[in-house]
Amino acid sequence: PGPGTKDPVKEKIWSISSTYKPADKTSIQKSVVHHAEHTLATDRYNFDEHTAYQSVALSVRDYLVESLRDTKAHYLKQDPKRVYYLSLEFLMGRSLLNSLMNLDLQKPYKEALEEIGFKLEDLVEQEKDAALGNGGLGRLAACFLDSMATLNLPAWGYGIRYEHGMFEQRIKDGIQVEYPDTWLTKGNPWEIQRLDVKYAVNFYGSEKVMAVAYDVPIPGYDTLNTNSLRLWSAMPDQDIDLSKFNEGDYNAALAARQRALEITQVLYPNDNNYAGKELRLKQQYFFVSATLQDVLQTFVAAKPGRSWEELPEKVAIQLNDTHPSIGVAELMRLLMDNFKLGWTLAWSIVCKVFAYTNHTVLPEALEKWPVTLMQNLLPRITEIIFEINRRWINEVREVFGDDGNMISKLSVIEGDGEYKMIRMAHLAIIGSQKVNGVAAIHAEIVKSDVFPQFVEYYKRKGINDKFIGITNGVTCRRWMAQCNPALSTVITKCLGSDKWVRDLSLLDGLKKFANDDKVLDEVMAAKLENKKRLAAYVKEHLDVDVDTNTLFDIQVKRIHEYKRQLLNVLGIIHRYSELKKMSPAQRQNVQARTCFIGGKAAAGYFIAKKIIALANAVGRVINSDPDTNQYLKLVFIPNYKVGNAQIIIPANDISEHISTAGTEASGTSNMKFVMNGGIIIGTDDGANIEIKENVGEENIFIFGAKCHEIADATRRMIEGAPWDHRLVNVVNMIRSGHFGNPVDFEPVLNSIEKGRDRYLLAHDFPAYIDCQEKVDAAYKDKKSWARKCLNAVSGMGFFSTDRTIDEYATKIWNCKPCPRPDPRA
Ligand code: B1N
Repeated sequence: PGPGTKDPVKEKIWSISSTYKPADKTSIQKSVVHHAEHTLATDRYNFDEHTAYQSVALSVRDYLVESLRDTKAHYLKQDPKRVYYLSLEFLMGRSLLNSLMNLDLQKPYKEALEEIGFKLEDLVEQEKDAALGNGGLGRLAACFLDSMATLNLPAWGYGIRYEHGMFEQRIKDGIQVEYPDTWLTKGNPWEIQRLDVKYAVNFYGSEKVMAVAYDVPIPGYDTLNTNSLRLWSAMPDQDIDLSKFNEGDYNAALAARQRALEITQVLYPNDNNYAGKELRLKQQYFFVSATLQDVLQTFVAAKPGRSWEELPEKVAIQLNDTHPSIGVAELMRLLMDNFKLGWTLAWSIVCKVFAYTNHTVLPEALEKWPVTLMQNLLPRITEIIFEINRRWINEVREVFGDDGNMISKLSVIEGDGEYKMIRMAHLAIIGSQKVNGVAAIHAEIVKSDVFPQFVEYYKRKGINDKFIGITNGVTCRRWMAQCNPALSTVITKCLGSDKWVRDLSLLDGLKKFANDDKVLDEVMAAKLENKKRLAAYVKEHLDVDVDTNTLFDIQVKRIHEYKRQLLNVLGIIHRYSELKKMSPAQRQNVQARTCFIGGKAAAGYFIAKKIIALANAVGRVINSDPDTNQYLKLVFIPNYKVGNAQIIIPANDISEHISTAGTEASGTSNMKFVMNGGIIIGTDDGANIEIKENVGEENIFIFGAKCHEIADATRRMIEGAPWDHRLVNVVNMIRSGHFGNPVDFEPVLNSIEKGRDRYLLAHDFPAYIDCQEKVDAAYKDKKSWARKCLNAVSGMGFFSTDRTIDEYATKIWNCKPCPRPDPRA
């Protein structure tokens, strides 16, 4: 049926465009070859694997574009409440397999490609990761997008299209070397450039930079909805340029162009750390301003002339940490300066629109901008922040009177004179309707240790639910179905269908197979297949042989002192030392292990880089020791990223999540490892605690000081409590030159010396070693180990981001699903 207009031109267009792109084998082949020949202008009979990948991606993009367009039209008609997820990071990884699976096109594409001489598995490898993020925070944003689309929520991601994402890590002579990420050099088929969608952003009171939109389609799984991630790229403002050129001020014009282009050049490679650079603040304001202009424009365009008081009923904005928190002041500016609202009305709207997620309690990650810097770069915004604070302090006085301590603890502005700073978390809290932590323990620490004065203030105001916790999750589409077809097949067979991919709570149904020997064998066979896949990857990239019959022990995550990779390395040295002391006969009774460590250190993080150097040095020695290397190896996997995580994680027997209690807000790889049939060794920290509750304490290995014991343990260690003799021995081995020049490792050893051991490594060392011995013993009983793995998987339903997002939608956003009906039904 046509659109029913009487307009012959519209009827004509409708008659030729109303059919959807067919997805049968021949149509797919035609489309792929069409893109190779016409879009990429290559020889249609003879194209290489990369061209084939690009053509396939472009043909998949056609489906995405159709779905995106119709989803948008549906939302426009329904006018539901919309969610905007603002994040400086989206760690997306590869898109091809994800798109095919979510669009339900994997099988026809596989078959279509085989006939024209290509293997889908090979083409998938041609794609570069979209690495627009550092670690957990950025990956969480990516998992959220998948779940928001799958749950049919009218929700968009907004961020920056960095020309260069997370750097590539190579190991040269045992040391980390950084190379720029060049993910865009061969083009990006997954984005739609929107040269017509652009906004001006102002800096220094006078300099104008343009933000241009790029849309990345986000298809939901098992639904017709496709949302999008809108990424902004900076462009110089042509008008200004031209006038300067005409005035003959050539150099000034070029410099301004350069300053504009610089803004979206590169992702800051800091995880859990705040560097305080002006360019970073520019990035934040640039993307936040463009996004809010876009949000308001969409609100107005949907129903021109509607009242601004309706904004909180139509718009929810989630701040992914404080990185986009300048948005609180920017929305005030837009409402007052552009749309002429008064302060009181504007502020009441702002406070209902925003919500803020806190992701870390480490003090070095808390953002505080020097007032002088902010004033120079964003004069109007600074003025607004000071006025927000003036009014806020008045309210604080009404509650606490002249309690100077309370006022200074609650103020957005910290310090005096030259050293005045703007506390972005405080701005985010007072401008938000909800503040959430990312795991139960973390939400408690946020309330009791990080912002207790705020909790007290709101309590006195009768508000007791402003601070909440919503535990993180991961998407089981990427982190089970795509990365682990072997285990997925076993699960689907047991549960009788693949509905679990849409509803992860169904994993609970695996419990009844805990005593089914055949199923347990299949689980272990899947594990072996995945271990072989990792072994092949390690052989190809590092030319190291690993034995897949050994226990695979994996720790992959950003390198940070609080994550205690050093504890792992020292534990491995201890294990090596024990093996060396044994006779060959004794060694045969030892459970053989292969340890894998991987992760990037921020380029300027000296100690973290030294820890990488130590891990590589230890690996070099023990892997080539013929006495012990059948029983113990240590492989450092370079360039850990989403792409190789999908190979590494499914191969784990055990994985290490051993942060000092109270430091890791949640962790999300802990969830992925268990979903892929492995067992955690970890501390009582972050989401480990909830994983323990869900899988049962017999299916997880927990050790070390608990959160409430940390203060006391710290005091005892500072007072000089003696080290465990095994730790003394390990440190002596390093200092005696066993792993190369000890001068290289002195800074690392120094960081755990008495009085300096901020992360209580020495305190937890003996408990860690003892716990690893329990792991060895448990692993020996193959059947009971398999049962542990199956039982653990069956308890992981809670950790789907579908559950997480559902909680955000009901507890914070008040946003309902808006599924698109099938146009062909
Ligand atoms: O966010 C993840 C959590 O699972 C992790 O525990 C947490 O460490 C991580 C400044 C951060 N918190 N803070 C950051 C990243 C970049 C940056 O510039 C801070 N990352 C986390 C998801 O909740």
